[in-house]
Amino acid sequence: MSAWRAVGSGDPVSDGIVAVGELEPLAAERLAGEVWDYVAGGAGDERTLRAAGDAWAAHGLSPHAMRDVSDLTTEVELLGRRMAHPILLAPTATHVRYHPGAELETLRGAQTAGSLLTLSSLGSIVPDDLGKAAQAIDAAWWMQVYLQRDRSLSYAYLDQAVAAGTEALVLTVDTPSLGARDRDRRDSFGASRGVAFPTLAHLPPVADPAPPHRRVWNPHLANDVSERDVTELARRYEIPVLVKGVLRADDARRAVDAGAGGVIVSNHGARNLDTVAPTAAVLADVVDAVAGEVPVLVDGGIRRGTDIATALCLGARAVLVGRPVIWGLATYGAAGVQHVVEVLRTELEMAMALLGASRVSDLGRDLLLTRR
Ligand code: FNR
Ligand code: LAC
Repeated sequence: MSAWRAVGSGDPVSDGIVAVGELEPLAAERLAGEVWDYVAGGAGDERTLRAAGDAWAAHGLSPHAMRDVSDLTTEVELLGRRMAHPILLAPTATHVRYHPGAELETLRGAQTAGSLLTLSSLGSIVPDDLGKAAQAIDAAWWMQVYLQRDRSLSYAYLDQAVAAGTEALVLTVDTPSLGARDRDRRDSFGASRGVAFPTLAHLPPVADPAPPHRRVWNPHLANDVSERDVTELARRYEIPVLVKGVLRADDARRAVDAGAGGVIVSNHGARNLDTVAPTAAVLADVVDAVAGEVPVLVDGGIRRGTDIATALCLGARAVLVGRPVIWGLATYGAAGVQHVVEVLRTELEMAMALLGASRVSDLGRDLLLTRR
């Protein structure tokens, strides 16, 4: 831990980091090549990855002038919790690769910025340890779920997460297989390089008779997840189950009808199915299908306050941020994570003021050129 040093002065504010994108090249420089490839990469030819950011801008903002915005707040209510702003941390695997303090470091940054960490079930620490740390600093967190083919193995760590205080479960349903990640395959990145997943440490090894270049299934991911799992998790744990990885109206309905407490529109950071639509293009369809029954959240290419404003205009209740959080963690630790959220929050406040919106509830489709 003591060997780790932040970049620059150690303080992203005094180092003049004004936009989250400025952290990307700094993180690229300091992470090992194969780790950077894993973080930055997408599936296939990375066409969806490249499209993500522009898809938010494609909606085009149409602001109201002459609106009194002197009393502006980004406050939102999310599953019974009041939050100062709607910016959450998306689950991302193995934070120890980015900082020796791992998810405990990320948690501190998230808490200071009034955000919420989603712990990946492929995280570097077990839910019990995260829960203890969260309790000590009064931080809220959610537990992401990759189910195992033998569900009883998953319930073992979910029991622990729920006992440790997670306020919700985030069931990822878009990953029966990982995508064709050329970078990782070239780097032979993965379990073969000794990546450990403490949450899943008790799992028996799954034999895969296929030679490595012909492997499709990942031993840590079930390939039979369905809405029955949504119902079962909601019944078993009695906390909201958000279904992450929905891109279609009909799937959103299936999730809600099965008992989902929320829907997360996500294409997994363009890491799974290349050429799939950017989330900015499908969010409105999902929002309409869910019809306000549960909150709809979204992630993918959120890099600016205007991206968040656009997502909220389309009907999202909150957004999740993936890669930028890792950039912040890898460069400045907790201070970097905090800075990423604070920069985005500040930009959201500016965007709302400039759109003539004093409240998140004032953000609607009439403020978008595409959806009037
Ligand atoms: C992810 N993502 C992810 N999702 C999930 O449900 N469980 C996980 O363990 C991971 N792991 C993971 C690792 C890394 C390095 C990345 C970049 C992403 C997907 C993540 O939750 C989110 O959907 C996207 O990252 C959002 O897109 P942006 O913000 O990275 O563009
Ligand atoms: C990823 C998996 C772990 O996207 O969710 O790398």
